[in-house]
Amino acid sequence: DLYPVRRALLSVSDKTGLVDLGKALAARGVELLSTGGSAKALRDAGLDVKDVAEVTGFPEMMDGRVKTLHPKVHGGLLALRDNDDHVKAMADHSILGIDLLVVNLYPFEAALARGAEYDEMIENIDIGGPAMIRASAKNHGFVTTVVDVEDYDALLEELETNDGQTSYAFRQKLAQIAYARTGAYDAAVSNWMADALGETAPRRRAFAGTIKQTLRYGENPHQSAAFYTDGSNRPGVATATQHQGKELSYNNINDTDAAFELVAEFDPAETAAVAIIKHANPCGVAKGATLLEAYKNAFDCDRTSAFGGIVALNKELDAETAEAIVEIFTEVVIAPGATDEAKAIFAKKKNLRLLTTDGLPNVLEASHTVRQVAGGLLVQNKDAGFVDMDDLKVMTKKAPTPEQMKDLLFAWKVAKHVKSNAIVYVKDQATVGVGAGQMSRLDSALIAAAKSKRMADAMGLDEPLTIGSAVASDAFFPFADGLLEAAAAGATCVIQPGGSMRDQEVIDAADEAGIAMVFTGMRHFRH
Ligand code: 93A
Repeated sequence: DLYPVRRALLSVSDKTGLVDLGKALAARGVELLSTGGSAKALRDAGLDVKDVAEVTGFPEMMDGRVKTLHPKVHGGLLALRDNDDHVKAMADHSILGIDLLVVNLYPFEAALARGAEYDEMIENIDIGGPAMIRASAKNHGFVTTVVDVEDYDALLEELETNDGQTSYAFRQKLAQIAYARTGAYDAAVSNWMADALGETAPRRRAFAGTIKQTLRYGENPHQSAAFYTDGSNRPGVATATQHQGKELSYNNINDTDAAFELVAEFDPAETAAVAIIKHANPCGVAKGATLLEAYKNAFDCDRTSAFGGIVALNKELDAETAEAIVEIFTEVVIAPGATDEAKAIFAKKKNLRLLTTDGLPNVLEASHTVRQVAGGLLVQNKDAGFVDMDDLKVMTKKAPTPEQMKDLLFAWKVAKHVKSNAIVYVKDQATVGVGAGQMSRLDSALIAAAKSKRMADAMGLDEPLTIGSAVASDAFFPFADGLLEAAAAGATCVIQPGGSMRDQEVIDAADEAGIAMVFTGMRHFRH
């Protein structure tokens, strides 16, 4: 299964390592073919190179759009060397076999990342490169395909080990890597166009990303994992700059995303806001006149769980907030910027990771969530659902006061980011109890109230903060019991989607308890 490499075609955008590779190949007696810029780089280094234009008899034309798209090239890559017809065709048409293809593509993803204009993006769509890669990878019975600078060393090692030949296993492995590259490349092109067109239908999207980082492990140490960027360049954990601290783990990334998406619900032009996340659920969220106030109020919701948590801010991290954050152990802080003073304060905490971004994720943007299920992918538009005061319907005899209304809307925004069944108690624009991820809504209500009570005891308060609170439920109360539990915990107003068969029972219970209740007509499941 060994096959010799006698002729190589090198056509690369990223010229890193090209000259060294060319020299090593030439030293093995491999004949070098190459395209414009790559040929020049090799020739400048004193290597003997044949231009593809000389092979095809056609000049590179149309600004390089057509350089390798020719039967002399594709025949050389695709011909089966052990097939008499193919060999005869090669002879008849003076096609020489190409045994090694080294290509890396026009840097489409990099152009996307720097926000290039439409026309420039178009010019960065590589056509000839992927065509050659796909041809060469198909013919891996004979041809070796290298698409990544990182694999040059492995190639040279393989040639060294096998006396100028490559093994079938090696070529097959590289072919698989090659198709991963062309697949991801076309997905990036399609998704860029989808974004330009405002195409949001999940069934029209392609799925692939560019690897950003190989993670040490996944959710658990026995799971391996990697982190990809989706090419959209949206502000968020995937595009953030890390200033200090250890490498992020899989769980850190997941939690940091949850924290940042949540805090992005609050417009920094209107208010400061802080979210503290533990295991992808908020253990405290608050607005404040300052970030410091917001942080303190978020922290007070559940000081116990905040330990080792992830903190997201909706504004530039300032020194006073940084001082408050470093008082306890925190895993990650993410914010749209940080002052130098704040950075200096964090610098004393070596393990604390600080991430900054160019802005907040756009919570109303129609991007996607993707989840793998056995044998498939589940794709949906992100939950960009939104209600404001005008969408709410008062269902009870009592209507919420303007103050209660503000807390209800705040609780509703938070509930969207809590795993179902979600029950969120809020007072004065801060969560005071969060119940998450329970299989029964009643249990979520009970847990949130019990935690709030424990917190009040620990803080030496006279009564739990749920007394006089607003409460949100991410989906309707199927029975009155959950609502009655919230009332027992001291909630005085409720926001929930409505739509249960037993809505009337729940409304009656609210009236009886003297509670004001509004329906949103929209739910926020998060499973
Ligand atoms: O514009 S292309 O799609 N047309 C082609 O025929 C073609 N052949 C190779 N781009 C083409 N390439 C790409 O040119 C390669 O994939 C590589 O990225 C680049 C190398 O060009 P140069 O050697 O001139 O720097």
